[in-house]
Amino acid sequence: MKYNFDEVIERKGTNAMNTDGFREYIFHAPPTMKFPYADDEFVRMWVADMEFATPPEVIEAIKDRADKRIFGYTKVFDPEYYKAFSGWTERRYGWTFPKEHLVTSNGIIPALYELLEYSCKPDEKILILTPSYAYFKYAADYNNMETVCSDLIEKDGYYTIDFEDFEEKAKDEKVTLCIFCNPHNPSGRVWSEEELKRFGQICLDNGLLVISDEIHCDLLRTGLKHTPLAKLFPETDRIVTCMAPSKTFNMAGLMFSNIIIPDDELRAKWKARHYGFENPLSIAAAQAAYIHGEEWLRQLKIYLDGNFEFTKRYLAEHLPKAVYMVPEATYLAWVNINAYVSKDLDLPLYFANNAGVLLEGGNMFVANSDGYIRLNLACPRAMLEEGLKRICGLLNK
Ligand code: LCS
Repeated sequence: MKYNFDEVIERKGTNAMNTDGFREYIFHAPPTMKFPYADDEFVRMWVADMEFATPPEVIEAIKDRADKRIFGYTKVFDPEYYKAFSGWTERRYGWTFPKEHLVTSNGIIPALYELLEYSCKPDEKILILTPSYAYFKYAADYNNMETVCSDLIEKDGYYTIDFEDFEEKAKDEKVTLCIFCNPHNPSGRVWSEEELKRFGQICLDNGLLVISDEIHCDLLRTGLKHTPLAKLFPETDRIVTCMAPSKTFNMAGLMFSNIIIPDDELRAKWKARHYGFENPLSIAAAQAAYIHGEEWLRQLKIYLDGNFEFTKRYLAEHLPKAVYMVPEATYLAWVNINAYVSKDLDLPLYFANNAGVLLEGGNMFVANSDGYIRLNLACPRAMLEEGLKRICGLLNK
């Protein structure tokens, strides 16, 4: 291995959400909230960024750009960026898109907020699959829209879409848009082509605009393949695709993501209303990641595969009544601990106070998630082992 994923990197003093923002994000509490653990005693397995260094090739590109010394107003003008990113999607997913369909945004979440505003009316509803990344619902809330949930079906830790229920809900005339997570956070499902076709067809048959959030699409277990939803429906302009280097290369703080909008009218609205400047360091970083990041990502995935196997063995031995399956994608483990806890327990607070572990779980995932915890495994193995030890120790008390 050329890259060292065992290295423990100090994040203190970097304004990291991960180290400094957990009171606000998880507990909606002020900085004065007290715990029996000091901040640096926590094992942090919550927000979806990694404890690994961003690839050195990306850091080098940021430094090179910094050396140019002027950071004036910047946008993606150079076609090299499109070449780098579409080359990446072509090599990895056998899919590309016309250059003019690509716009960029300071994140996928801000893009969701805007896309809903530009394409929906307040009395309309959005449809999501639950459990869900909560910001899908927040985007609807922000736009005064109702969220309709279609619960996924879980069997032994494996999630599938309840197509009958989904179709029923898609038929509601007020439901005009679906935010889809492909692959899915938090379950980690990589939807099969058959599932994607059936899902996409229901949306299109019922006139829904689909936003396919594919932010986790590079982080699949080794050997598995991602299929962009839009690849299966080349004739339609009703699927917006969101992808980003942020999760893949641990650069969420650089605030740069790709939004592919085939619908001319929606894209024109975006261009007219979106504040379209970008951070020059972020453009350089993203371009370098797509050109030079392939080998780093290959090695990262091997390390993550190892962390997932380790977790599987550890839980089987120490928490046999937990339901857990190695996910097909993401670096997030979604664990059903209903056999150990009562339904109404506030899981993040319980683990923070009693085990010194910061994690997400329960109603942080909109619906259909009571008694589940989500563990971020993108950390050095020693850190992971300590986190699992604390979690299992508490549940076995
Ligand atoms: N979409 C999904 C499905 C995500 O999981 C996340 C980050 C984002 C979008 C954020 O996109 P951004 O605005 O940064 O481009 N997920 C997180 C999570 O599950 N916990 O912390 C962050």
